Amino acid sequence: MNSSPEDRRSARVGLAYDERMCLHATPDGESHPENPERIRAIWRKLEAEGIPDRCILLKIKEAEDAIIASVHTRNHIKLIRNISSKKFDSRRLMIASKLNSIYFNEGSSKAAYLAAGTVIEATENVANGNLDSAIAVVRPPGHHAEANEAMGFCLFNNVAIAASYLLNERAELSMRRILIVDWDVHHGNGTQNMFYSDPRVLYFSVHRFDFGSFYPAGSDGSHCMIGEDQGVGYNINVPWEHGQCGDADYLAVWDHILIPVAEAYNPDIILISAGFDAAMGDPLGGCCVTPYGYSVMLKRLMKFADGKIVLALEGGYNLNSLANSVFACAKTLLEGSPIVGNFEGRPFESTWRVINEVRNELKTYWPVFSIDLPEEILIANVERYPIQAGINSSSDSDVEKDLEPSNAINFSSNNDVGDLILPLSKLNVDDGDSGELSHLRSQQNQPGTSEAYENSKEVTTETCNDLFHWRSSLSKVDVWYGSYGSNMWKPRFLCYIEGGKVEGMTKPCRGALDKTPPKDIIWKSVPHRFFFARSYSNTWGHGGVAFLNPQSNINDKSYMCIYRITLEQFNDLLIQENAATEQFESPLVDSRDIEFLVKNSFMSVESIKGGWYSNILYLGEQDGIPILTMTCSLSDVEKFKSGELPVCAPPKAYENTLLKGLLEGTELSSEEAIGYLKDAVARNL
Ligand code: Q9C
Ligand code: ZN
Repeated sequence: MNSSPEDRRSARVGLAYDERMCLHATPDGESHPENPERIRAIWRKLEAEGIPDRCILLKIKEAEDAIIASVHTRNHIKLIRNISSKKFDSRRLMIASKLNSIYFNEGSSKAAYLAAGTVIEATENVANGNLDSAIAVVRPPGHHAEANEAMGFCLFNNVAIAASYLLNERAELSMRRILIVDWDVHHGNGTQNMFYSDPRVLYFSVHRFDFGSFYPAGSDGSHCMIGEDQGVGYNINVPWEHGQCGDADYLAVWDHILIPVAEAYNPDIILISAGFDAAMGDPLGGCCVTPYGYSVMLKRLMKFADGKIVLALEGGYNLNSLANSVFACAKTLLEGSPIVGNFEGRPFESTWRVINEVRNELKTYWPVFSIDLPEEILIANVERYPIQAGINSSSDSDVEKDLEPSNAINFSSNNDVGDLILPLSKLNVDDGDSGELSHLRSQQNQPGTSEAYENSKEVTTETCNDLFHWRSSLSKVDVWYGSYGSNMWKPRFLCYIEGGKVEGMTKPCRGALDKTPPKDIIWKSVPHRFFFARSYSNTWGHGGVAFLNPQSNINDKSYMCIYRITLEQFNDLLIQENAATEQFESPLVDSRDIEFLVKNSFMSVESIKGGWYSNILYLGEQDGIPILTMTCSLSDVEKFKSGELPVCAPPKAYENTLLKGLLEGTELSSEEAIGYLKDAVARNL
């Protein structure tokens, strides 16, 4: 296995970069984390370190439509091809506004085709043996892109296209089993979906999940998503419960999930969706993987597939961390051993929980997972607690913030862990690389400053509870959610619980984490003015959407369908209603807020202030349970009155949905229901 220094130097590593991928940028020059400086910073660093001279520079070419079409729809390809020839930025702006976290400019098409083409080129040359391995420094990234939708800064799914190209167009290269390792901090929803029933591609992703609230949010990134049909068992998600995961957490997952599976799967080639947004200092990821960590993760994969590995850049938004991490990976591929460094700390308690859950879920498909992890490991490694991040300092923001280095919370209260760690090393099947982990183990034996530990433990154990258990506590509290808009129609309301969409909606909903249907449904009327305002919504297109004046008036009467759901579900509803994709680490409305609401009748939810429905309204109670709804702020009402914000009639699809709701629910005749809606449009506020 060990190669001489001469051999190492001769590793043929492909490297691809092209300035034209910088053409994709925000149209207005507004700052954005996914910007051209990312790949420029990487290239500058690699050049400064003399890496390009040691690599084989690859031809950069645009992907062909016929190849892209193996994973994307015709319509999507057409959209990306034509997006940059649109005459006006306003056209592009309009299209992008309907997508989730996407911008377009006149350079987007070019960059997207080059990124996909470059990953194909790199992959092909590794597969055919021209290269040992390769790094594609590309943008825009790819792993969020779905067959028919750009999202999450991604236009074409570069890695999926390359994988599909090998399988379907280059069968003679005999790449029959492709392992995709997605270590970007976000879940690669697009890639997962494209190969969900395909056993020829084993998709492995480790990502922040935060119980379904971290981008791209929802249940796709859950460990329960294990593939379907022929592909069952060939989709592996390792969902972190929170941020701040670092080298020790990732390496534990490598040890106990990825490496054993890779041994069993025996891939012919490995494609890495190499985002570096789990790196320490990344403004979106909030994790703390070091360049050394990436280097070891990579090295440990190099013993598979004859070393055939392609790294394709995905995310990574701190320019320094990004450049240093890519450099570490390049050095590792070139030299065949990890860069110099060592580990700090050990895995979180939650990491062991997640590892166990994943292994348990998949053990019928991967027999190596049937071996229980020794109890001792679990006990010995329960030490670290994540630092609480308030909702406004949540990591997936575009604002850079200083992250506490991981060692700030690496304490060892138990100086005897050395004995208990032993079984972990026994479990580590990979003898060749065990030296790397021995750093980790020796670190664990160092006592931390006990004073710092005591202080911090006090804070953290307490905050841990509201951080991670709010869902379970709010799942025990019932509220009535009062709907006066399209949610009066039950099938539409259920989209917010179960996910999906109904007729007339442009986009599916994510759904709540708890998909239990409402326990009861009742109709009521309330003394509040119901009106239509705003001129466009993501869900319904052009036209007004319904609001309720938060101020009551006995002369007003609005119909309302109230659903008995849990406070947890209400929080998920609120997030979706405000089109917020950000994770929320604490609930937006909790039991204490309800006390406040009962006293004050409405309450603005600070963290979604920008949302149209960020004002929670208390409308009395039913069977001793509070009735809550959401509407606009009082200040918006003033703006609707003054004309600063538009008041306007609903779009047809939306009006029809309201009508269906009213007819199914109340004693209104269809004339009365139509009259009721017409009235709401005609009356001034
Ligand atoms: N306020 C990649 O790393 N965040 N994509 C949206 C909404 C989108 C990340 C937050 C993050 C996309 C490739
Ligand atoms: Zn990412």
